Amino acid sequence: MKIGIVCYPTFGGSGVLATELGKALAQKGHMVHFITYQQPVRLNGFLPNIYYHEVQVPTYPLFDYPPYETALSSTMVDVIKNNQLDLLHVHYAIPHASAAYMAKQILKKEGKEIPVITTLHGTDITLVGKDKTYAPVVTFSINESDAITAVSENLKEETNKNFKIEKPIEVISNFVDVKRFSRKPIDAFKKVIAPKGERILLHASNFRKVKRVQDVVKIFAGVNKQIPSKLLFVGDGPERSTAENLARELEVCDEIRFVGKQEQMEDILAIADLFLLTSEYESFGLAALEAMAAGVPVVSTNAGGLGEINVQGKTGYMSDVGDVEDMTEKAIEILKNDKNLKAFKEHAASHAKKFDIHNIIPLYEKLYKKFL
Ligand code: GMT
Repeated sequence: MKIGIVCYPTFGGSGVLATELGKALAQKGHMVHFITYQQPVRLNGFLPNIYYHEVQVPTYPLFDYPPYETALSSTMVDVIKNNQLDLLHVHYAIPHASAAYMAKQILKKEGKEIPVITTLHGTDITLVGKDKTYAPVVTFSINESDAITAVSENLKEETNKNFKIEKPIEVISNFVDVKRFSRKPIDAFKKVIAPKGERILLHASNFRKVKRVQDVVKIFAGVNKQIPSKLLFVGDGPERSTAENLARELEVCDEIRFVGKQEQMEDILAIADLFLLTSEYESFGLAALEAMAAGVPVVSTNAGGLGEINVQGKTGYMSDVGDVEDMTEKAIEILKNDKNLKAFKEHAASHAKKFDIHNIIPLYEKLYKKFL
């Protein structure tokens, strides 16, 4: 098949998922055309069967806001026509679903039918999409898609609760390449982070408000009082300085490292003992699944779809949003001795296999085939 994939090229979960999907489809022999405004971060190196089309957004003094959506639709039309694409798969509704609708209409006038599949990822529905500034366009363009998928049961429910959706939403869960994340720790790297063999805790996100990174710092401060430990913060975003200031206040700054945005997550996860995800909402929590695939247990909130991946008392623990005390206790419970930690690590790694890429890609292929 010749498939167009539209996504955000950044470190966000939706872009990561879309890129990994495209790479896996290409490996299976499909021709995959990425249409984005930048090279997706996970699209590194040359891969046969993968094409990349950059959306150019010309500016003009009149534009306070350059019309990205218009440029995106036009690029979609161009790529679909010139590469005879069979379908367009857009990830994250805003503005990809409405841009795809426009492209579809333009092509229809020219006698070409292009099926559009929209995959909903989370904040396109729960945080941004339901805002009344966007809601009418989001509702319309989701309904105009030929197929709608959501990355978790929870997101499907949230979508049906917040929007009047006229079509069935298929849940195709997020996935992880288990093999890629089954890495041996690099001893030298581990020594740099935890020279005295301290436990290593990890948080990775875009540091937006919804992630509640201040809770991560509080949990770590509690754990560190009882268990010698270090905290790695991966990623960057608006709440980073809040986290840093709190770390200073709680006098744990020397035990924390902010390593910024990182591409080699598998090497970082390989040295970690515990992943913390304190979000107010996660439609799925791809970062937590990647941690589990690397054999890292997860202490998280029970928000959104996290309960669909984290198994209470097995792969980690879940607590109510903001219940820092409980999450601290649970983290200590996991880390308190090697035997316990080993059991949680094994459960995490084995549960992640359920979401292995090889189990999920055929579901997307089956969906695509319906439209050919
Ligand atoms: O978490 C973010 O803010 C990034 C966002 C995105 O779209 O890039 O992530 C969402 O999609 C991921 C991939 O499907 C999910 O794993 C995340 O849970 C979801 N984030 C939220 O729902 C907050």
